[in-house]
Formats: sequence, C-alpha cells, structure tokens
Amino acid sequence: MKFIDTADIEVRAGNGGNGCVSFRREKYVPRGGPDGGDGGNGGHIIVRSSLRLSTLIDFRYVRHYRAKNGVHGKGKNMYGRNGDDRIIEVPVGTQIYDTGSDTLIADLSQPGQEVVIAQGGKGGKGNSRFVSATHQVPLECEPGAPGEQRRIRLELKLLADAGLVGFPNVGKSSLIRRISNAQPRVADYPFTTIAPVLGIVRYKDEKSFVVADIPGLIEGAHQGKGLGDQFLKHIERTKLIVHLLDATRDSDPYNDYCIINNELQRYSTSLIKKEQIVVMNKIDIPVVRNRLIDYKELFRVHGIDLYPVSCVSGEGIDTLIDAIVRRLEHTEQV
Ligand SMILES: Nc1nc2c(ncn2[C@@H]2O[C@H](COP(=O)(O)OP(=O)(O)OP(=O)(O)O)[C@@H](O)[C@H]2O)c(=O)[nH]1
Ligand SMILES: [Mg+2]
Repeated sequence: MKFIDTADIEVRAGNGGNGCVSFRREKYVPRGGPDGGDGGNGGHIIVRSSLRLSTLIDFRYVRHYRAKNGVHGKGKNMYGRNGDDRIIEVPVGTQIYDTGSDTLIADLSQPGQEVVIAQGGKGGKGNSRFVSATHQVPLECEPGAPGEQRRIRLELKLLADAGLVGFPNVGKSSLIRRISNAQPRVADYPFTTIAPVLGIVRYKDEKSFVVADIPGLIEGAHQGKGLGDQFLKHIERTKLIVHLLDATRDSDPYNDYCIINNELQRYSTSLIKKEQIVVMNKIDIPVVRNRLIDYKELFRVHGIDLYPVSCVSGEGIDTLIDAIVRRLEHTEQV
C-alpha cells in the first residue's frame, strides 16, 4: 500500500503592466509623436521537480505563491520590465491536480521537469503602438492582462522509510506524534491505533523521512490474536524497523523484544532481516529510569544498543532521530 502526501495551494501569476499614453515633449520639437511604452509581462508560476526534496511538508506552511507583476510602460518609449517567474520546487513523483475540476495537470516523474501552471498576464501596449498613417495622435493604450490564478493540489505517493513496531500501549503513536507531522490518537488502552498512520519527520531543515505507525502486536498475532499481523505488510518495504519497548509492562523487556521479533519472523523472513533500532520508552517514569542501567546491560549482552527516550518529556528523542537518519543513510532496503 502506498500512502499519499498531499497539499493544497493557491497560485497567482503576475499581472501584466499597463501600456502608457504619452507624447514626446521637447523644446523645439513641436507636436512630438506618441511615445508611450508597453507594460511588461507578468511572471509565470512554474512547478519544477527536484531530487533535493522528498516530501510535500513545506507546503503545509506556505500555501500561497505569487509571481511578480510586470512593470507599467512609461513615456519615451520605455517598456516596463517583465515580472520574474516564481519557481516552486516539488519532489520527483509529484502529481499536480486542478482542485476545482479535479483533473490532472501534470505528472512530474523525472527530475528537472518544469510545467507552467499559471500564465502571467501579458503587458498592455503603449500608445506608440497604435500609431498609423491615418491615426497620428493615438490616445489609446491597453491595460495589462491579469495573471492566471488557480488552486491546485499536489500529491506524492510515499513509502515509509522506517516502521514502528511493539506491543500495544508502548507509545508508538506518542513517538510519531512527537517526531512527525502526524497526529494519531494516543490513549492508555491497547489497540488505540487500528490502522497505519504515516508521519513525515523533518530533520535539520533539509532532510526528511517517513515513519509508519502501525497497530500493536501481541504474541500469536500471526495466528490472528489481537488485531493480527496483517498490518505488517505496510512496513515490508521500509529500510528500518524502530522497535519500541515499555518497561512498565509486567514483563521482561528482552523477552518482549523476542516475542515481537518472533511475530515478525513468522510473518516474513525479510522483515526480521531488516535493521532495527531498539528503543526503551517512558524513561520519565521512575521505575523505568531506576533500572535503565540494568536494561541497557541486558541488551548490550545481546549486542544491542538500547536508545532510552521519553515521549512525554522529549528526553533522548533527538539522539534517536540522529540514529534513525544515520541508519537510513547507510542501509539498503532489504
Ligand atoms: N509517562 C509516559 N507515558 C507515555 C510515554 N509514551 C506514551 N505514554 C503513554 O502510554 C499510553 C499509550 O500510548 P500510545 O502512544 O497510544 O501507545 P501505542 O503504542 O500507540 O498503543 P496502540 O496504538 O494501542 O498499540 C498513553 O497513555 C501515553 O500517554 C512516555 O514517554 N512516558
Ligand atoms: Mg497507537
């Protein structure tokens, strides 16, 4: 299944500059001819695909895009300058729809593709353009045409880079809420999350990656216990698994870890081969914090680095995100 990232934006191309009505006025030049210049053209709105971006997250913050207007023409046959185009960069794979008619305008599947989605208005002609043998004193000029304005929807099909797994209630949704733009429901009962949710994590301004929150697993999920293991298909193509543990459960965290991995293994051998980052959540709770050193040791014996975090206080979250990004950069998809 592919998840879709969308953004609705409004674009407005630049208006054309007005043409000018003017006549040459100089000493010793009686009745100088018309010299009103043309207005400049308004800038276009151009969408360009780029490999530099991987999500549409920026469009959640800025929704209005305008190109510059053309400058009005002036006397002495001075043309107005054309307005600059506005280039909007989107990730490769973005489709552009007209919001009103819901029709596809463009499908930017290759890097560097460009499409004009709103035409700038043409500049108006100045009066010097209307002169003719029989029409020596033109008083007419044209106004600049308005720039095109439209609402468009950008759609990008996303695949998750990292998937969150763990028992119910360990804080998977709390983590995705904390680190990404997704806001799934969080509650202190099992199986709060009943469908996968994707969130985009923005990392140090330029990079971003996608995390999938899926319903909790329990022992026997592969036999249909709890909500079963059907949701694991959503993380089959991720590069990385973030395995969340909660030591407030009445069980040994390492044992929990093995139970979940056993479910992954039963579901598919490729899933269990994926790299994992193992996270101990809820370290703000004293019973967890007090035993953190023991837990770290327990996992270290098995060659596993435990990342302690609290989704409530935010402690350890930055370190975790750094680790996820590092692993994503060095991991090939299994
Ligand atoms: N004290 C504390 N509570 C937390 C922390 N993270 C999550 N919780 C609480 O744990 C409970 C479960 O959190 P969720 O994020 O809904 O857990 P989940 O893993 O998504 O649960 P399911 O969707 O049911 O599988 C909620 O009451 C959260 O407020 C944490 O770091 N510290
Ligand atoms: Mg949840």
